Amino acid sequence: MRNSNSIFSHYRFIISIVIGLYALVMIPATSWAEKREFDMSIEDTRIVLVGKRDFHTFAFNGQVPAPLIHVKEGDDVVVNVTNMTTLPHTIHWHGMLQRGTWQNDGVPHATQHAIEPGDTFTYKFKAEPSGTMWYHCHVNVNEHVTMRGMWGPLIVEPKNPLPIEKTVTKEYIMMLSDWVSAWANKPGEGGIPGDVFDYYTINAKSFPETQPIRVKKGDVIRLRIFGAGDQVHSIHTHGHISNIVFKDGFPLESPIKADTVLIGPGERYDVIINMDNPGLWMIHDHVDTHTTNGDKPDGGIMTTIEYEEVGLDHDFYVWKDKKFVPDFYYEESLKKDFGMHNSKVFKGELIEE
Ligand SMILES: [Cu+2]
Repeated sequence: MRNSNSIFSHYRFIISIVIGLYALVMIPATSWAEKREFDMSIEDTRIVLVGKRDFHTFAFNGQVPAPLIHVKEGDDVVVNVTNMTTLPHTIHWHGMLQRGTWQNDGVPHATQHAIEPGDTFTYKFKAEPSGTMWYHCHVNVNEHVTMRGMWGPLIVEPKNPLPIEKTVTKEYIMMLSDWVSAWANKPGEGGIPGDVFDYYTINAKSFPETQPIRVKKGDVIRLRIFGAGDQVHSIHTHGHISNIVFKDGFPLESPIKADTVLIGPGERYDVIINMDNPGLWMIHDHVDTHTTNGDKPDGGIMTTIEYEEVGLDHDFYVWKDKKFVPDFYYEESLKKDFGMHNSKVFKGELIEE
């Protein structure tokens, strides 16, 4: 009896050692992932694209584009979405694999009932894979995504970044979209074949109300470019070599050197560019009609790279007296800790029903 007791305690000792070792091995693997919970509303909001061209939007947290959600690969993300508008919506987490969580994919008639006005729905999913991802409504996408501004960036930082990513000094998000002014103030309507698109935006603003990208020689910039709207865009950067490094968040086996990046609806490209040529340089859509505001030229999807070395004091420069608005490309929000970041730059005016 005494003998069997000591054998038992001997085995118990070995088992506890094994469990202890297992726990030690598992801690680094699991401590990386964190649970991140956010509250998100959807609100009827009026935004201005340029000049007097306003639009009725269904805005996540009252802003277009929507708040930056910035998490780490493997994080457990929980988002409580409250619909304060008068129409149903969902959120699709574009790019997320949703392994084992397919009912969080945010598609009405396929994975859930749409979130009705006044209701709250909670999404739970693991942030995988890493990369430049996004989120958008999946109800009547032809209207809600194309011209009601229901989209925002979801950036999932990789556990193991590529060497080239570590060289980046400044990071920018550019969400491209297209608008049909005929539907501007007719919520619940629009986004139909034959629509005449007449406004084009970066982060919901048309030139000249976009903002410059301010750099100095030696910077390495990363542009995360999103096709958030309905049209195809051809983004041309003057004076520099664009290295296309990621497509839809996935690293390319061989990065592509280019001076134009063709981006279709839903796509994302991450472009890394060495700032090695001081000057004032255009970045614009080479689909030429996308550089108009209504029937006026010199608008739409255009911005500049401004090197501090050359200054702004050139009489020909359109933005020599421009008031600079930071965080227009989420460049300040991206420097903050992981989390969800509202940005007052994108805040619209609440529409009371
Ligand atoms: Cu919607």
